Amino acid sequence: MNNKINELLRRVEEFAPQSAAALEEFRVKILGKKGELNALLEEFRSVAPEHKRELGQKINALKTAATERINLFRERFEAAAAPASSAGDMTRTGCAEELGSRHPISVVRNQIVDIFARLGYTVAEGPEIEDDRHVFSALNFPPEHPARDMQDTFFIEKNPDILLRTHTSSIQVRTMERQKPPIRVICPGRVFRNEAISYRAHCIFHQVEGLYIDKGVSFADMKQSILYFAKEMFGEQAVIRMRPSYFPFTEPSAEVDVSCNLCGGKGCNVCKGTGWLEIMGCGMVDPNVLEANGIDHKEYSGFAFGMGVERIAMLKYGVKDLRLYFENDVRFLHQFDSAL
Ligand code: 2U9
Repeated sequence: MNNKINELLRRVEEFAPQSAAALEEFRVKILGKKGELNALLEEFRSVAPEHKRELGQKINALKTAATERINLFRERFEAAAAPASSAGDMTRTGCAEELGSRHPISVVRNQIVDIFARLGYTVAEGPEIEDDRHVFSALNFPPEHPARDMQDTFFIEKNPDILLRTHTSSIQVRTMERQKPPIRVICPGRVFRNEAISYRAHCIFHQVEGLYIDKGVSFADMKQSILYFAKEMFGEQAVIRMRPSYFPFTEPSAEVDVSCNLCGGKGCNVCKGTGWLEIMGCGMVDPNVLEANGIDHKEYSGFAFGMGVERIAMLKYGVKDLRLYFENDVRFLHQFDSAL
């Protein structure tokens, strides 16, 4: 009996079927009801008690070896067959992949940038983590200005010289460090302000700012450029008005309103009955800012403007709550990307 067990074990170990059918045939022959293993067990009954322990262990080991070898080849044949069978099933129900869409803030930011690119502006970008010079000092912010306070700006605790930019004007400062006039740049980016979150304010938002410096640049140039922008963005019927304002970095400064595109200027609840919607701030670059950045204010002049992308997108699409831009609900996001 010992020889029979050894012989069967050798056949199991050398077994290498070429097909699933040969494997199944072998399985039935060895492990089947009327197979060779059961025949051995039958014979085992009449083995003398003193040999039962040793032979019993050998039969068990043989059964394990045969089962493992058969399973090994079964897995190989199944793996080889799987790709062909799934790719070949042309009757499977189709399931379309859902496409994403561009975020409305990206859509509007790209529109703003494209409009100014048509006027010859090139895009400039810069770091979100900045220092005092690029965000405040080089932009004529006096030391006691409230924006320098922790109430309004996020500072790095260990070093108050390092902060999160509160406007993208720091990009224009960095451009002036690198480049002599003429300068004509458009600067999109994320900015950070220490504000409570509500339907009309967020501690993170997006700006696009522009800067144009050359010989003989005038307020009239600025007005015409902004009117062109308003018509491209809100439609040919759009008109603008400017109201005097104040910023540390521009003098004179103005707030720009566009005629309300919902009521055509008659007055409605969106424009709060005024017929006008505020879209941006602008002004002639303050001579102090030109000088602080190494540009002779007697030779050169320039204008700058800045706008919040969320605000432009709200006015364009009638979005009433700024927080929707940050929640990333696809039912909201899918409504804006005209590419889809
Ligand atoms: C340099 C010189 C001048 C950028 C400007 C504004 C006016 C402005 C606000 C609009 C709404 C920011 O998003 S907002 O809160 N911006 O009103 N920004 S002029 O002036 C510059 C920038 C850089 C060197």
